[in-house]
Amino acid sequence: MTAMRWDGSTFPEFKPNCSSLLYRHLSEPAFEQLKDKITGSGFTFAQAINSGVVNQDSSIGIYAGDAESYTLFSALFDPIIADYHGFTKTDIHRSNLNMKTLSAPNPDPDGLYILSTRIRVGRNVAEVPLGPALSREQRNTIESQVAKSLCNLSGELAGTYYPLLGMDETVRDQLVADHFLFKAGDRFLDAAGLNRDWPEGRGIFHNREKTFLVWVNEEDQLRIISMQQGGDIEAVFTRLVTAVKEIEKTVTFMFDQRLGYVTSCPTNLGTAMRASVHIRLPKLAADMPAFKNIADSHHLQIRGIHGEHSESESGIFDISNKRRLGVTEVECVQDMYNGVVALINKEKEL
Ligand code: ADP
Ligand code: DAR
Repeated sequence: MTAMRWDGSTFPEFKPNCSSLLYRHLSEPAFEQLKDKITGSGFTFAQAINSGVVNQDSSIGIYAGDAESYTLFSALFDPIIADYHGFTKTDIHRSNLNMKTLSAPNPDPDGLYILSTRIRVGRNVAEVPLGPALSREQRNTIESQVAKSLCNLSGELAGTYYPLLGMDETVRDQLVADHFLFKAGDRFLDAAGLNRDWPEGRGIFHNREKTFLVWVNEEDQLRIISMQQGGDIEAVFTRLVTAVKEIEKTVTFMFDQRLGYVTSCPTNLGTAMRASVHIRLPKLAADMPAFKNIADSHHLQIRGIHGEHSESESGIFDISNKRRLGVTEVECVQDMYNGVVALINKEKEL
């Protein structure tokens, strides 16, 4: 789909087939109320919605440039947050990282369905803007401070930071192909200002086994990832919780009492957690209405094997929790686990 041009001064034109939450919730009065507002870091309303205007196939279409965006542009963010998370203005974020309250024994001990498990959280550094409004200097300072903190980790979390700048293309391509590294050139992030100065200030940290990884300065300033082959969801969650608590000793994260961990995309607010499995479900793949019915009833998102905007391959899907705000971290993982058990049972039935 070709990107549209828009100068931000007039109510945006939306194509008839546009179904983004931006399209659904941006009224003319809200646009008139917000169009000239600018946050303290200089982030404008036009910048916030540009991605959803120029990419009419967006599912959401709006990004925050700083914590203030969520209050200054709340006339639009609040209905979008309510629509996506079912989270109202009076709700507040709840956290629960206590492993003991998760009941998720491996749902596929024989390895017939689940290829791999990955649980990640997004985090941003307190006291600086979010990615869409960061300056080049701020982004580079975040990279060096975060890389320094990560390189001080020990034990299973010990590893190496690899800047994208100067990384051999074949090494980068392989990391992306193996699902370890983010893709480059995402047009949604591009239109949100998240790819400025690329690849400077971006990189990936990982341990030798690539079971603990951190993306630096992609969509969020940190994506803290725990992943491994198979369906031992409890082991993946335990490693992630340990890592987050260790990093938090040296990096102060941007946090809001109501919205939880603050992220550039509103779909990641709250826990900022996606818990996913790559799972082979060939029979359900042939019965997508049944597949979608189970996914919807368990608040699951069905994606392709290369994450967002990708296709499934040979009956393998990326299945993850949809809700991230108004639920705790344990509930995110429990959502995914309960849904995966239901999907495996249905696959066996078919
Ligand atoms: P996020 O999922 O963190 O929001 P993206 O969708 O941009 O970020 O990319 C996720 C990356 O992680 C993709 O490369 C995807 O293939 C990979 N991935 C997601 N879930 C799993 C999983 N369970 N096992 C292996 N790789 C995974
Ligand atoms: N691609 C953008 C954002 C959707 C949510 N995914 C994120 N944040 N990676 C869209 O509006 O479709």
